[in-house]
Amino acid sequence: MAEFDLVIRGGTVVTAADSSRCDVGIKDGRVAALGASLDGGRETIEAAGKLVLPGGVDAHCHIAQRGSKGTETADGFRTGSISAACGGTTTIIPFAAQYKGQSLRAVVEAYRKRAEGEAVIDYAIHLIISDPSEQVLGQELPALIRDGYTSFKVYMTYDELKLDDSQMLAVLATARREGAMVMIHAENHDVIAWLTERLSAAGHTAPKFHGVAHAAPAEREATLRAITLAEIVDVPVLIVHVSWREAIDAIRDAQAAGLRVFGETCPQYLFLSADDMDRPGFEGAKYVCSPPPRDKANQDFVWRGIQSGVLSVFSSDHAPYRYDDPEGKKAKGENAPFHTIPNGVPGLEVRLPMLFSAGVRTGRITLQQFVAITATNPARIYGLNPRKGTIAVGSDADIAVWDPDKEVTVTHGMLHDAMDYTPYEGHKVTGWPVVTLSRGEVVWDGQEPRGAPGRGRFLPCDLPEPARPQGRFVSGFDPASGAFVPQA
Ligand code: DUC
Ligand code: ZN
Ligand code: ZN
Repeated sequence: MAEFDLVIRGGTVVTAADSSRCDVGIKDGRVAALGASLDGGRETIEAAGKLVLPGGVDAHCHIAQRGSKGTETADGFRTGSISAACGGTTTIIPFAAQYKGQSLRAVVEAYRKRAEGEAVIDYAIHLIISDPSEQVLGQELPALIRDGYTSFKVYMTYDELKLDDSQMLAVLATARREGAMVMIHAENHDVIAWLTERLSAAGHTAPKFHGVAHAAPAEREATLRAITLAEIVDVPVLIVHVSWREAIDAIRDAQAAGLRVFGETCPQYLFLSADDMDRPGFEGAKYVCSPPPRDKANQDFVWRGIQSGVLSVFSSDHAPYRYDDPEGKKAKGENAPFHTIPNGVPGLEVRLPMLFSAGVRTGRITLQQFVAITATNPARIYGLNPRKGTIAVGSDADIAVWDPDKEVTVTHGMLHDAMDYTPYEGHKVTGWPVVTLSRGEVVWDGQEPRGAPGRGRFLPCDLPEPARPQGRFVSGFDPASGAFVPQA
């Protein structure tokens, strides 16, 4: 009997730590050996001249989700996971979203059903908490965390989702007690609402005014406030979809002060700008997302945030609303006011190639940084490592074999999501995965998606090590125990 089910031969194996020319032996869906000239594979993939990377972990994507504006994402688990696989991603973490008044447990059970028989790659699930009642924080959430839902997102804006500061503190304290990771959407709600009202009254309703209403200082203020609230409770947090240079500064300052604050950014802040929302007619709606893409000069600051390690996670924030569809950007009609346009852009399939091309190929980031922010760090931050996010003996054989020289022009027609546009139409990239393996099984062969819907498994997450509190209270007061130790 062959020692391995599959051997990937002759490629350069890359992890967040290093690169080495070696073969990868795969057995029973896991990496069984790394070594020179492994023999005994029932099947082989010749990877000479190719990079052998951990499959991407896309830790922030919205699929099979009804958004806060009432519209349903175009992608469910089937097309979302296929599209991810075709772009080299092997784990996705979408959201089970609680709206006010809903039982969190019921929301999760309904969401799990939506995944059944659909996903082609493995998935974990974050929670969205919009109703932190005593029942939710005292019973439902702790039980769900024990069941492997160890991360959740909270919003500082959107009428249907937002928490006030006191609710935020209660949620953060619960996360600290239970060991979960909190993701925060940081924008100042009142600023956005106030500006929206005045812009509308003045007749400024075109898509580009979305970017004006979601003013950059509102992101800076909320980011600082989120970090402050987390510091008071002594709990690590991750600020999602960081778009603005001053928000990056706030995270960098917190990290420099020794706080465990993580930052995530997304392709739209590197490759889109406010100019895109100002395209003729209603076209700008295709680029409306929150926070919005900022001015072009800001893109360099986001790159620096990645280069310096201040931003340690790169996710798609895939939030797919079709352009010409009653559930999409035109849900409220063509030329609908900006604040009624569903927020979000797609990006699951292009996340890795676009970063690889503009980041690794140009020398802006190293291969190690690329692997870290797209796979290893999110796996670690959300309690999935070492099973996911790396190539090591014992890890799942979730691997993307990359042709680093393959030239591709991104068009909507070549992608596998359920969208009717891509915001990156015509974008030229170099480097694309030619094979994607999920637990040793081919799910993308470079030409066609493969792998049966339903083969993807739910991943219960461990309590993430990076979510551990640091044991320091700025005021000397530990709100959990009631102890007061005056600070020196
Ligand atoms: N927040 C997200 O995380 N995704 C899409 C829109 C939003 O506001
Ligand atoms: Zn958000
Ligand atoms: Zn999102």
